[in-house]
Amino acid sequence: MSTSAQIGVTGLAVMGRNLARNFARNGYTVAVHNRTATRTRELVAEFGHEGDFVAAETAKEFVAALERPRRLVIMVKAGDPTDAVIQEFAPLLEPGDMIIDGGNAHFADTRRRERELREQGIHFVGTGISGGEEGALHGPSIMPGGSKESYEPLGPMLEKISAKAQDGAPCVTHVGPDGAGHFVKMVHNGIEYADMQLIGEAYQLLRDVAGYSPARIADIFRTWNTGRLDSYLIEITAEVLSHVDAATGKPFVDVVVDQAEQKGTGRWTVQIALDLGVPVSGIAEAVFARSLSGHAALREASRGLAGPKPAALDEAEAAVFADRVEQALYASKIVSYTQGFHEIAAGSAEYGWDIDLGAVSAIWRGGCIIRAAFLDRIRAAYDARPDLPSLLSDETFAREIAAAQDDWREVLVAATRQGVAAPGFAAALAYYDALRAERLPAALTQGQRDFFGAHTYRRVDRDGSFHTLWGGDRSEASA
Ligand code: NBP
Repeated sequence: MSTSAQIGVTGLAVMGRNLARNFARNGYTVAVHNRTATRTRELVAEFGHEGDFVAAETAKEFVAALERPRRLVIMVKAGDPTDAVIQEFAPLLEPGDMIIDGGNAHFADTRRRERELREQGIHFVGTGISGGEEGALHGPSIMPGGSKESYEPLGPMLEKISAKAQDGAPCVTHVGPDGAGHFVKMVHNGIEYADMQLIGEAYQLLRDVAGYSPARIADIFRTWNTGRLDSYLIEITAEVLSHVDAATGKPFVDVVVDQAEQKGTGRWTVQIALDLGVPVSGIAEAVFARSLSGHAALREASRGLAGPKPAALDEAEAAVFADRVEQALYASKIVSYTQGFHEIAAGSAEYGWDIDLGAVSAIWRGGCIIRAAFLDRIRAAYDARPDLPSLLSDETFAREIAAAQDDWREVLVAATRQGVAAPGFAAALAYYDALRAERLPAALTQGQRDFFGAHTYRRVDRDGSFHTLWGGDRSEASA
C-alpha cells in the first residue's frame, strides 16, 4: 500500500464517517479504518465517489497508508474504547506522528493520554468537535488542544474542513496545550445546556403565563431570531414548536415525553466548576432541571401539591409579558455565558493553558450548537480587554442588563405568582444580584463557622485571622 493519505480516520460511526467525508470533499486523501471492517467497506461503497479514500482493514495497513508526520484521527466512543484504540495504534507510530482524538473525552483523560504519548514522542491532540452529524460533514466548530508544534501540520487541514463564521473566519483555533481543547468543548456543552434550559423556560412561561399556543410561541421565537437572540438554538426551537405530529394532529411538543437526559459533558462542566470553585449556577440548574424531569415517580407523587390559583392575562398583558420574557432570556443568557467563560478562565489558570477567551468565542460563531450572533459581541468584549474580569464588566453588556433588569425581575415575579418553575432565570438573576451586592451574608457564615468550629474569620478593618470566645466574655483574639 502506498503512503498517500494525508490524514486517517479510525472509528467510522456517524461522526467519524462524516468527518472522513468532509476531509475527502476538501481534496485530502483520507485513510479510513474501523474495528468492524464492514463499516469501512460501506463508507467507500456509498461515498467513494466524493473523494480519495484509502480503505484499510487492519491497523497496520491503516498506519502504512499515512504520509509522515502521520495524522491519525480517532472518532470512537469516549472512555475505554479510546484507550483501546490508542494502545492498538501507538506502537505502530513513530516520533513526530500525531493522534487526534475527536471524541467527547474528559479533559483529565486527555491530559493523561497526552503525557503518556509525549514520552514516546507522539503528539496527542485532544480535539473538541461540535456540530453533531451535520457539522462533521459540512463544517464543525473545532477545538484542538495538544502541543503548538502539532498544530502547524494539522491546523491548516482543520481550518479547511471547519465551519466558517459570517466574516469567513474558520471556526478553529489552537485552544491551548494538552486537555485545553476538550475542556473548552466541555464548557461549550455546559453553556448549551443552559441555553436550552433558558429557552425551555421562556417557552413554558409564554405557554402557562401568557397562555399562547406552541404555534404562536414558534412565531415569537422566529421574531426573536431576527434580533439580538439570533442563534441556531432559537431557530430550531421555532421549528420544533411549529411541528405538528402527523399521527394525532397535536403539536409535536405535546406528544413527546417531558423527560430529558443529562449526559457526560453537561454534568462534567458542573463537577469541574465545583472543583475549581467557579459558580456556574445557571449551568448547574440546567443539569438539575433535566435530572428533575427524569424523576417520573417523584413527579407523579408530587403532582397534587398545592400551587397558586392561575390568573389569565388578557391579550395586551400577554403581549407585554412576551416582550419581558425576551429581556429575561437575553439577560439570563449573558449570565450563563459569563459563568461559562469564568470556568474556562479558571481552568486556563489552573492548568497553565493561556486560553484566549476572545478566540474561543470566535470559533463558536459557526458550526457548533451554540452558534449565535451574540458571540461576535463577546469576542469584541475580550478583544477590547483580554483581562476582562467578567462579561458583566463589559460596558455594552452591563448597559443591556441594566435595560433588561426590571423586566427580568417582573418575569420572575409572574413566574413565582403563577407557580411556573424558572430555575435558570432565577439562578441567573440571583448570580447577578449577588455579584453586584455591597455586602453578602458570607460575613454571617464566617461568624457561624467561628462559633461552632473556631474556624476564625477575617475582618474588614484589620489584617489577620481572628477568633471570638463565643461562650464566655466574647472577647476577640488573633489567631
Ligand atoms: P459512537 O460514540 O457511537 O462510537 C462508535 C464507534 O466506536 C464505532 O466506530 C465503534 O466500532 C467504535 N468502537 C467502540 Br464502541 N469500541 C471500540 C473499541 N474497543 N475499539 C475500536 N473501536 C471501538 O460514535 P459517534 O456517535 O460517531 O461518536 C464518536 C465520538 O464523537 C464519540 O466520542 C462522541 O462522544 C463524539 N461526538 C459525537 C457527536 C454526535 O453528535 N454523535 C458530536 C460530537 C462528538 P464498531 O463499528 O466496530 O463497533
